[in-house]
Amino acid sequence: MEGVTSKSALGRETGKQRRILLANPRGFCAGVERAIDTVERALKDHGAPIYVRRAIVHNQEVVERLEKQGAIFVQQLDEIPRGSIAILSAHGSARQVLQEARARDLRTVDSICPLVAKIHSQVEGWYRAGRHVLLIGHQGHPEIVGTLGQLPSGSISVVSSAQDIAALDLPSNTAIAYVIQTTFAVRDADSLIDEINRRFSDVAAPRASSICYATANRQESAEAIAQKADLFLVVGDERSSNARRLAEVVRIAGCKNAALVRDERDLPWSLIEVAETIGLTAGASSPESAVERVCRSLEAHGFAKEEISGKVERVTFRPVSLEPLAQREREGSIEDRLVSLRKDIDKVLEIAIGRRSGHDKRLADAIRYAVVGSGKRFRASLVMAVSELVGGDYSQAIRVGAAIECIHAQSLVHDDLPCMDNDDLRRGKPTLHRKFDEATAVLAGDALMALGFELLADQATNPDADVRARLVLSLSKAIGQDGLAGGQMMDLYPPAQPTEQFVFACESRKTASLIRFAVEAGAMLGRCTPDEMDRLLLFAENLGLVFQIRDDLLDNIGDVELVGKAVNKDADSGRASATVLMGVGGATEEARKRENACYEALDGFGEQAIPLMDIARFAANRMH
Ligand code: GRG
Repeated sequence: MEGVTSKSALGRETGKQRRILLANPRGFCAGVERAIDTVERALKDHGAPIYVRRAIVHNQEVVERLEKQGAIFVQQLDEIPRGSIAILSAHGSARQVLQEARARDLRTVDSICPLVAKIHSQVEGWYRAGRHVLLIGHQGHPEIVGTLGQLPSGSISVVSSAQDIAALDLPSNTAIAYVIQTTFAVRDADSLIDEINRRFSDVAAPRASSICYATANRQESAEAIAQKADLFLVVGDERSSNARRLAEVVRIAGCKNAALVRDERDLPWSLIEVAETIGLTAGASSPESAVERVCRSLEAHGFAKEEISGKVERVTFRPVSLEPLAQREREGSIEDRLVSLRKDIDKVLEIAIGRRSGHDKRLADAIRYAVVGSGKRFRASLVMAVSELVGGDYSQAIRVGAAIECIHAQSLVHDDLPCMDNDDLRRGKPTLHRKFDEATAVLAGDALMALGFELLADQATNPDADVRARLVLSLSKAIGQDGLAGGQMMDLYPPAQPTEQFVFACESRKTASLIRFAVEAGAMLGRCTPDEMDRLLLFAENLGLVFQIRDDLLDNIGDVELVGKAVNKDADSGRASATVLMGVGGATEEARKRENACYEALDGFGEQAIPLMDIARFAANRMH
């Protein structure tokens, strides 16, 4: 309580009322309120813990209040357990962060301020229009990092001074566009824009300044008081760019003594002691409760509050939708969805196989043994997810899924035969030729293949004969010489020194072909543009390899109980697998790269592609 006596005495000595001039507007902006509300609603609706990447807004009091409610703040996404809810900060995040969140199976909600989101879309627009973007802002600030992360590196230059603009290694006729950090000082931005216009001949600018309304209003209202105040207090966090700007702005506007204070604990009593009039404002992320505590401390020492009227802010933003979180909870995990899908697929298969008696019973039983009631239904789930993405019909997609499962089961039955892999265990039970006999296994395989084509060609699968013909044609190609059969030949008869290129070509045919067909078939059931089809096929190609590389890895790291088939076979049998050639580390790395390529291929589809992303994540991390 140092200096208390003299502070109170000063008021008495001069005989004047010591005043606090409170700037208006001050404190929380609409973007900050929206971001805090996002975390609070997520906590209320989904329970703790809710993870937040970085400070949701730059204010420690806000962070601590949310922590008490169950929020956990982290610096990096890898600190968040898989499957958890992760909220991204109001400052906006680089695209890579969103991709990483998907890759980590995080249920992500982006609380980016809509005004920052607008800057993201503006820079993308300028970039597409062939312009080099100048971002007027403070290097290293999270908003700048997030904006830089919207475009390929080198497409944006950050400038914060006339020297930065002069030093740009760009010819003066370069097509330029500029945007401004939302929290930049208005006057500084104006002089930098003049500098840009002097330096470049072809400059495009956003129609309205991208400095946000709250920054501009808070700077204006503080400036208006600056000259009347002996001391200006700005309530704000050291990390808050807009709060720091406010302190700078009032100094420039004529109040030499300006201090940034978190709250009453930081009050500069030696300056307060000699002040008669104190200006007071708060940054856009500072809670009013901190301002009130500062006022109470000053009032206790003879100051009286005076609200200075200013612009009335009516900006509100629509709350961030938490619907994707609720949707994921309704749908359950991918494992749950695979279980429920299995029931529907089995119904179609049971009807298609039918009940047989007499001589025909053994074959029907063998077919049923191979295809009904087991298997992950990975390929069928792909058909379903793609079909849903393109607006296909569920009952048609189920039939296509069942058809693919027949073909897949056939390939497993034949693959397990003594003339091929000679396996005793499949899907956790004896292989078909062990349970029945080799001839029955060959014939059950043949019949399964026929059944697969029959299901596709049946009118119930799609009323359009052209679609059915394309399904049949595409499947024929996927499993023939250039597909499964050709890939299996490469696997059985590898060269003496197989290369990585050879292994991936083999795995692409042997495994990825059917996965690619599943994606293509799903897309055929609905509508998609040629570009969307290309992206889906790129996704499928990478997914097929992720799936097979994981299969190779499971041979090394898998547990026979979980995998349901023999493990540790590849190295002993001299098979040219990804793990044998690249080691567990190399194969894991390759699978990660391919997994990321899956997410990238789906980038343009938005949230509707989440089920497909789940499938890619499952393929990369599965233990069976
Ligand atoms: C179909 C014309 C035609 C020929 C078949 C035998 C053969 C030629 C090809 C073998 C293809 C094969 C078995 C590739 C391995 C694919 C793979 C990783 C299978 C494991 O698939 P999962 O894990 O199995 O989806 P589940 O049991 O879950 O369905």
